[in-house]
Amino acid sequence: MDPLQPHYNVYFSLGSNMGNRFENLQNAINLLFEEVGSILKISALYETPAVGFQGDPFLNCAVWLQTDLKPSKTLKIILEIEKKLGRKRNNSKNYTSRPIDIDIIFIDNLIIASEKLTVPHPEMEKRKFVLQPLLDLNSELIHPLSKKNILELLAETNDQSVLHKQSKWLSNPMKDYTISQFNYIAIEGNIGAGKTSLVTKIANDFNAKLILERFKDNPFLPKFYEDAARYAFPLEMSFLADRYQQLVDDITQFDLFKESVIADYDVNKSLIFAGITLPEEEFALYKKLFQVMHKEVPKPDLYIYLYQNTDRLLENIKKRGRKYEQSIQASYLQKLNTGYLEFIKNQHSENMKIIDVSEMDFIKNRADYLRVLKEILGS
Ligand code: PH2
Ligand code: MG
Ligand code: MG
Repeated sequence: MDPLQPHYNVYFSLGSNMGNRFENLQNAINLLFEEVGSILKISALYETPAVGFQGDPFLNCAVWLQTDLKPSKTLKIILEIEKKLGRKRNNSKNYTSRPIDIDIIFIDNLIIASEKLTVPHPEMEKRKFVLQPLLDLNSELIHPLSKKNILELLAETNDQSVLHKQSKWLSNPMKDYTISQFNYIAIEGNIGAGKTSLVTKIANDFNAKLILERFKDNPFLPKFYEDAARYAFPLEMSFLADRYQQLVDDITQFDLFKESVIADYDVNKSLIFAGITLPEEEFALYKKLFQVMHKEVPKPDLYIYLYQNTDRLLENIKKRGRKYEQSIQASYLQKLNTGYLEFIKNQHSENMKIIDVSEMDFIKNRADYLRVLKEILGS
């Protein structure tokens, strides 16, 4: 799992043999995206005879998804999705026809045997309607218990049923969310606005190149929070030097690959902060240097400012618990916010957007995350 943002790869098997089967599967996929995580791949669609009971034929497919949710939470949500889509569960032990069934087959290479959830799915080896779609998704998957790959499981299964591959494909709801129209996105915001978390999540979801500020390496930062007057100038100078170097090196290099780059800061941040922390004469000197360096730095083609109110900024700062930040005052955050808004206003630029996140929690709440994404991407 990614150290910056833990996430699970979950492989689902979906089936429907009641009502409008195609629509049921598509609705299930849309809800999985809205409520669980980003969908990396959807298999082809197969018509399959009901296995293990007498019933109408199924449409089956498999879905590969990435989520930050714990397996127990994912299970809870898929049961709710099944219910929303008209699934009725009775107490009978026998299988019955259903508008939708969503089963977890694999979660990374985890082995789970709890009361509610067994992963890998205990019946998967006996089901071609699971194995074939799974093979479409990722032929390299290995069953964590038997250590066999899907092709081996398919060759060995006793399931004799014949699968009919359909010409119609399910669609990935992620298609409405693309960042490829931007080469370089900068997400800005006050201290504690959630820039780094958001940028990391977006980079994960869209396979973008991630540029994160290396603030931890700045030896002047803890000193500055103790004695601002003494350390403001070297602090601002070293931030400027670091940001300049990182952006010039990294972004010009990435350009070659034509992938989107997303950063949790923009170089003008230096000017905004220096305008607040430096006395007038020092700021005048700083600005001269800034202007020279600024010319060399690639400019983002999309600039986002995450507006967060001061109370919640302070709350976030407290929560993340960086020792040297705990002395930050509300008045300092307010000045920074004003500095950002002034800067943005003076740019008269069409590729800048302010997103008010003060009523949202885009880390804990996926609906909020998708809302922010929509605003960022302008869809
Ligand atoms: N699901 C079952 C039992 N039998 N047969 C097919 N063809 N497809 C299914 O999804 C399926 C089944 C239990 O969930
Ligand atoms: Mg099932
Ligand atoms: Mg089930």
